[in-house]
Amino acid sequence: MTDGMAGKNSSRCVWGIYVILDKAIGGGRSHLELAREALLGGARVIQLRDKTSPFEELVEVGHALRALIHEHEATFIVNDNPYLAAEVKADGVHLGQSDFPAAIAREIVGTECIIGLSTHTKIQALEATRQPVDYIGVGPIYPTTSKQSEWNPLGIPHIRWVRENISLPMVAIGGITTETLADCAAAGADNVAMIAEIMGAEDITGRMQNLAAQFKQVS
Ligand code: TZP
Ligand code: MG
Repeated sequence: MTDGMAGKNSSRCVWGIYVILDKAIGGGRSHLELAREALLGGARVIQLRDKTSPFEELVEVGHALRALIHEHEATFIVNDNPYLAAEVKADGVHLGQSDFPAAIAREIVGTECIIGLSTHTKIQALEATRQPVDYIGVGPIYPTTSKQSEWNPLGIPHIRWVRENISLPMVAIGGITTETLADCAAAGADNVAMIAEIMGAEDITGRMQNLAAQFKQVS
């Protein structure tokens, strides 16, 4: 059953810039404010990433985010927790290598929900293709301060390798900036995720517009 589910929702996983909400870097703005600014700048996908707020609070935020993101016809992804994704009827859940196994998450979120899985090595990327996963995260591409990671930066050649060997859509992540976005897209990244480069901007709407325009030029 898991093999049959691999990539079922992949056609819905090509967005360009992949926005990850992070209140800690967001200069005092709420998840909703951060998301609204990004959507006004053209964001097509937004991930709720919050490892500290209690579940009940995330349910409340998640419902409000879902409504806002869907008003803009964009995709809403929840990080880490398939139970939260199911509760707030998110469009997808993003799993790390040490979160719920994808097959278990699939049981929780159902067949129509997008499942993304972080990968940090070639073997992990290959193994993802045998799981009920719709896209893979690929990173860190560059050094990052937004997440403590045991993995060394993979660099642009790894994006090229994934492009050539894995058919699932990829989200490149880790230390990507306005300056390096084009290199990632040119190497074959379908999507480019950023935390600090977007959340750290005073004018998130303007930053998003600029990033989206640059991505479009390359892809
Ligand atoms: N997973 C791999 S690197 C990373 C995550 C969540 C952090 C990305 O943040 P930034 O600020 O874009 O480097
Ligand atoms: Mg996780």
